Amino acid sequence: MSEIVTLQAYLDRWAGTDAGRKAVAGAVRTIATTGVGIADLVARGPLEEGLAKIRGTDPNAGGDAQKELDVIAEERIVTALKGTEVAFLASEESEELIPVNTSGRLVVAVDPLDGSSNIDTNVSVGTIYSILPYDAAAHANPAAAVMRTGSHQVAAGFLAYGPATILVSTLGEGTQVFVYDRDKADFFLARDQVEIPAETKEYGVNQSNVRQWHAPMAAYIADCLAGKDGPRAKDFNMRWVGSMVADAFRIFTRGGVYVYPSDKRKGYENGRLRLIYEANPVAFLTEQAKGAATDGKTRILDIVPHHIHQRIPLVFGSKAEVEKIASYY
Ligand code: AHM
Ligand code: MG
Repeated sequence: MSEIVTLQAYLDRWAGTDAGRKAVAGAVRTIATTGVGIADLVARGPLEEGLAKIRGTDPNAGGDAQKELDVIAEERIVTALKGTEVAFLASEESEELIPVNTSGRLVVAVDPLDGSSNIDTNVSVGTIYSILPYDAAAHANPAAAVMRTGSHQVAAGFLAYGPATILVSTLGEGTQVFVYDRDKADFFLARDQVEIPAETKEYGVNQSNVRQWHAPMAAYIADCLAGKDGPRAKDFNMRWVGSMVADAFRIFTRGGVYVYPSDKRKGYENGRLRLIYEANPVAFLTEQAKGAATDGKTRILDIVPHHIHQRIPLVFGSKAEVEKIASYY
């Protein structure tokens, strides 16, 4: 039987005596533990009144309606991270960086609750995080630490609150899956070194937007839909949960591609997902699992951000299929 490894043991082994790594391990452990509390709340579903209620009239920093659970999740993460070496937090729910522990050596970017439109439908939602180094002496300001290409991430991951509460994590040495065991009240390593199959016959896209797409995306999906007799010479299946964490976990499990392109709608000129706290962490996890992630043609981890909340078209998953999509652009 393979060795039973808790998240803590895995992180401790990775960190060793290195102070920088210990700080990262502490942040990951804290986000994971906070996620368990969020999962408990999500599991209460309609018993926990008002989690999906829209808060106020102002959209969040990313331009979306803010739900109660979005805000609760953010508050819990900020509070929990105070005990870590995280100096500042960039969050989908807050316009400006949030000071956490300003003497810290890390900055974290989060989508506290991905899949907000699924909160009241008993469908998986999750939390996405990206961890970057922060050096008060070297960075002109805390935002400068966040406004760097995703290739600077030291760790990234997401939690998905579904039938199982899972953590998909990378520390830059492959991608691991941990599962929370409710009886033992701990996360256990379920898959070390995840590998996304390079080839796939499954794509995920919000197909209701087909009339809004630009020519390359429309052509790619049309060729998939043409099936065996079309230019791709194979039948494709389609899956779309509408919570990126759930769609991503499926891809980490059996391959596939996730596509959220730019389209002609106002506000979707750069797609829907946010670069810093959605695309970058997922791209890091994907590459560490031997997949690929682009904005259609350019590698996500090479894109220099110009705004904390900027959107980016996102394609990730099975490498050969991501490359195929790039050939349409
Ligand atoms: P959110 O962070 O506000 O929930 O937005 C991101 C979500 C992704 O989880 C999901 O893949 C996508 O938006 C769904 O978009 P759409 O509702 O347009 O299909
Ligand atoms: Mg969100």
